[in-house]
Amino acid sequence: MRMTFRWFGEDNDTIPLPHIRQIPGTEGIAWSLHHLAAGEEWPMESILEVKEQAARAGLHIDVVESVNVHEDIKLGLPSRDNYIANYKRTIRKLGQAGVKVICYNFMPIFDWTRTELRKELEDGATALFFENSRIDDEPALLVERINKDSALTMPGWEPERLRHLSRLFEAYRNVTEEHLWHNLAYFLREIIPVAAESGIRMAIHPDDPPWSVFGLPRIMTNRDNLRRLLELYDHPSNGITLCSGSLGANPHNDIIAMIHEFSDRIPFAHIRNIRRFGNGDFVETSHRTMDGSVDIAGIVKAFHDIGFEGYARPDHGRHIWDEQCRPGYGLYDRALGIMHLWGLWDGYAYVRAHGESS
Ligand code: DNO
Repeated sequence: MRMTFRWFGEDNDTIPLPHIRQIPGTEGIAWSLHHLAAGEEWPMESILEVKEQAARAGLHIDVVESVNVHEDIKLGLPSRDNYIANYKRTIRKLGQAGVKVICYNFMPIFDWTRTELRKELEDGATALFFENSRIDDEPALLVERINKDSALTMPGWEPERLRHLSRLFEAYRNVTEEHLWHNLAYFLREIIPVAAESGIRMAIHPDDPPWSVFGLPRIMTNRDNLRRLLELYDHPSNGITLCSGSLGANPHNDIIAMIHEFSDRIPFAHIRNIRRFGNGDFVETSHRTMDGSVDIAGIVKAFHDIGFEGYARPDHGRHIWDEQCRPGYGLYDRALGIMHLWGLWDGYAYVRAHGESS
């Protein structure tokens, strides 16, 4: 397991790169060019600038999260070919810069969805919260409320990205899950050969939460659908970001079984916990196994058992110790998360080396 840490760039993040380097066992950043809109071709100079910044702090840039997919590609509009051509050029440049994994998602309009950014927990920390009934709210109202809560919003919810909300909803009105599958297959047929040539593994992120929100189709939701995705283009460069917190919101998702089944197609793992309330609501918790409903110890064991050599990162953290940070993306709780993951990992390695009774 090769540990990375998500970083939003010098102008967008509260955390200096040298601090990331000091988290034990952390070797690289999961990064993006956040100032570019989905569909734009990434300039080589900007890619190399991030590479240099990271290298100065002793970190690598092997994992990009994300190169966002333009809505016209998800919608299957004729204009998609132009955006796909840009996407391919970006893949090639990232390959030249030494990138190994590109995380992306195929969620219509929204990326991950929460209804509250700072829900108070029993210990006084705050965390991101998803309340199912509020998803019936008018989407525009939710976006406004979420973005009012914090100057730094959730990734994927940037006001400029969601500015054309009603037009986008209109465009998706007759788009079914099967249309989305079809458009994803078209996209993969175009980009996977380019990724393969560039030494890059594409890693699709599951939908978060893994069910339809606001009536929009969502397809990266469970084991059968992940299997279908891998079969759409059967090549190691067509892979998955195995995100325990996203898939774990649905109690029927057996994440440990997925790690075993898809073991050679998981270039990137997001490992985090949530507590489910049984009615679809969930709150993000510390990474510790007993703090939430997701079996983090079992998940790390499954990764250890398959000899996982891919990249991982802790996922969202709570906001603790009065840290002022991007929602879910502070330093302290994610660093604690990494230590929980390494603690488990080292424990399993010890048992493997010395046997359970030593
Ligand atoms: C949330 C993240 C997602 C993820 C994208 C990948 O914090 O896990 O925003 O980066 O869905 O494209």
